[in-house]
Amino acid sequence: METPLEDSLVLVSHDAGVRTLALNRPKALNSFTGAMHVELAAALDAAADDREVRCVVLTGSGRGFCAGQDLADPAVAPNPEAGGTPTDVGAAIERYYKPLAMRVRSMPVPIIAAVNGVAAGAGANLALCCDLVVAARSASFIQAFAKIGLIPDCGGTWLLPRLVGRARALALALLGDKLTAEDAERIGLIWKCVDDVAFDTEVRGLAARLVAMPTRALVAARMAIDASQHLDLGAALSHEAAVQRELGVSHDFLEGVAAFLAKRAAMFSDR
Ligand code: T3D
Repeated sequence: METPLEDSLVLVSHDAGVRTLALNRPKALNSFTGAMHVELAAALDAAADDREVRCVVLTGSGRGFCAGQDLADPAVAPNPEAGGTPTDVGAAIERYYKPLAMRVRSMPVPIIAAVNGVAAGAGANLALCCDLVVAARSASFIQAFAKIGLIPDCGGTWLLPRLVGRARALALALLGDKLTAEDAERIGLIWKCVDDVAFDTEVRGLAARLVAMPTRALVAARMAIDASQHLDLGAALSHEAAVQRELGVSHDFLEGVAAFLAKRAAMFSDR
């Protein structure tokens, strides 16, 4: 297991096929600066390129997961002391948050958001971009944008109605209330809420399970489910056939069937 450099803005560690990336600005609840965006993008790209990586876990250092944009970062925040000098917020989204959401959504391996504490603003939606969201019971989700005069970004307007329906999406976006991890699980915003004492074990166990599974098929399932959002049934069925055609000639499919027939555990290796 590699030991991360403590002063990095993203702590990177690797163990048995699992690449863990921990946002590391705990004093500001891991809110995003431009520098942290750059480090996270590099860490995600490195994980995507490394054939040893079969699962990524994204989490936060300290008591928070991520509080979204660092509102004090002069590169993107308006400066009230200078008369509220306007900044091009759209440019920051195009430069940082759109590529971040696209990177996460197109990772060639499954990605787990291990939400250890509060996830607010773009931090909440970064978690929701991931394939499986596991949250500690003490964690929470806040669409904080309306409180500062913005709309949900980092994929929020796309993700929220798809995850929880229009009524709940609008309530979350307009009111910006804190949603407990338990309620987030209850309304289907996240996969699972687990007791704080069981959180690390649960995340490790889930990551280990994914490592042993057929990575290519898992990612193809994510892609097909996302693609189905703008397809009719016939087109979705055709898409499924096309993907199965590709997976059907993969090593993992041959191995999975052979293992089933031989009543042994499959050894998947495609990526
Ligand atoms: O470029 C652009 O601006 C566009 C991009 C937009 C994307 C976005 O994400 S917009 C939304 C930005 N995020 C927020 O509005 C959330 C702001 N934070 C909060 O509302 C609260 O901090 C929390 C509800 C997340 C947590 O509350 P609590 O009481 O647990 O902690 P706290 O005391 O508020 O925060 C602890 C420290 O973190 C504190 O610093 P201090 O006083 O100890 O020195 C606080 O200022 C700092 N912090 C928390 N969030 C941010 C932050 N510093 C900078 N930016 C933050 N977003």
